Amino acid sequence: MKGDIGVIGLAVMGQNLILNMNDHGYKVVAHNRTAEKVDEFLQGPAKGTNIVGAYSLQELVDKLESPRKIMLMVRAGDVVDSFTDKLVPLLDKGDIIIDGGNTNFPDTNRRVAALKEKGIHFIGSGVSGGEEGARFGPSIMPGGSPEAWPFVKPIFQAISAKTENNEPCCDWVGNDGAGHFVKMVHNGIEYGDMQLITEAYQFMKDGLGMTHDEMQSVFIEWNKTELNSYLVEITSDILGYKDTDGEPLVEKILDTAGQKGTGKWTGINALDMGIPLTLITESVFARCLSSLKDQRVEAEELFGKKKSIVEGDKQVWIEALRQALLASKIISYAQGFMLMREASNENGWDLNYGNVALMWRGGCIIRSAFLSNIRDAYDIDPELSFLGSDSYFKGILENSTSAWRKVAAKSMEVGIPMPSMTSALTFLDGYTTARLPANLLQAQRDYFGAHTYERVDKPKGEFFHTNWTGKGGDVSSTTYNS
Ligand code: NBP
Repeated sequence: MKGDIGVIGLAVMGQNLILNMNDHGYKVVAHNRTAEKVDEFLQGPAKGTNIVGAYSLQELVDKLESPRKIMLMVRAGDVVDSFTDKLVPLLDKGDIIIDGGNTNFPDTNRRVAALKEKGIHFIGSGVSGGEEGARFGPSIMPGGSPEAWPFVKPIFQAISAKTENNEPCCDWVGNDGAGHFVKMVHNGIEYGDMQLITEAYQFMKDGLGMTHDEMQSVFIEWNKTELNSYLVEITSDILGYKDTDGEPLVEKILDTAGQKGTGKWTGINALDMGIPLTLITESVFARCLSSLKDQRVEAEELFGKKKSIVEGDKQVWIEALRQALLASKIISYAQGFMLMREASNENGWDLNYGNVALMWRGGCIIRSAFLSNIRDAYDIDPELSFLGSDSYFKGILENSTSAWRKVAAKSMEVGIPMPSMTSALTFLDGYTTARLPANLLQAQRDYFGAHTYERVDKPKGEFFHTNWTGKGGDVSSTTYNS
């Protein structure tokens, strides 16, 4: 009997996805560049299963049922192109290559188009959930050649995570690089959620002077509220974890954050598309700032920075912090969905936002109860332009604003950096202000560069230039927005 699917790449993600597929009754053919890893896998974790090995791409192709489905779980970038180039001459028209790595979506756009010309289908799929997700149920976000989806759907939906209503956290996202785009935004949101949690932790630790056991209890309590999520849950575990000397391990970890690029890509795309994705982008910058450790150590001394304690009822502050965290999280998701909406419009992807929320509901790092409410919001209004306008989320934002402002103001007063919580509040203030000072900005642009402006008392699209000094000419610059 031939294999149902081939998987190339036997590192942590590939091995665990293969074992997951095997558990669901699929026969998987496994291949890896370094052939010894095939043997190690077959004699190790895959021993006693239906998994078979292939030591060359030709062998892999020969062992698969048609149309062939070959999933790459390898390092993103050139390695995907290299395997694709080698596979194409061995495949038949209608066969399917799937890239399950963390690929930048323009690469997937390119690959889908290039392979279409050769009659090969290409799927670019985000896979989230890390090692455990891959083994027992990841969130899977596939996009690319729609003709390929019916062949891949049964396997992907079988191995994916399920919601509490047993719905698979995997559905077709859209054409071209839509799946990888949505996975990129997922990772951006992950950056935002993590940063928000760390800001709450620093406020509790440095501002309120709380112990790690106290902070752990707070996160355990928060996990019983609307903040219920995987990241809040693991934070409570981390805060309670003691090193061999009985001290909290977290305080022994160097405070420089790493990053692999998906948050940065999300920010770059937001800038490209003109979407104010402030919270996620601040979270990326916060990681950049954290990496300037030596400079920060010097600067703290240079400025003689003193830690100030936050005065007042601790329990009142903790509840205010919870509300600030929740409200900021709503803004982060609202901005992320704005970005996806713009990308969907620009690329003709016709994204289903309720489905995206459902795919993130289980299996992935940002899984949370809150995503069910997001799905409900898009079920009510699939074209919702700002998540915060949905009645459920609007209610939370309105109820939290006072506490959120107190936390933001206090953090500024005592010098605790909270870039994401404060920028989220600033975004909401800007978004809910009918008249911003951009009129003055347009005047400045026109003053120095004859960039022209529109007037509130004339129809939109009519542009004016004023000779502000009486010295310049009347010629204006061409009007366009980049
Ligand atoms: P890695 O990203 O570490 O990739 C390892 C695989 O790539 C191995 O099979 C390795 O073969 C192969 N490879 C490399 Br590296 N360079 C190669 C080359 N020049 N030619 C051929 N093969 C090459 O594995 P991973 O952590 O399992 O991740 C796989 C994909 O899934 C990545 O795109 C990753 O970003 C994504 N992802 C990872 C996670 C996670 O939690 N780790 C989560 C979600 C998505 P070799 O054995 O011969 O070196």
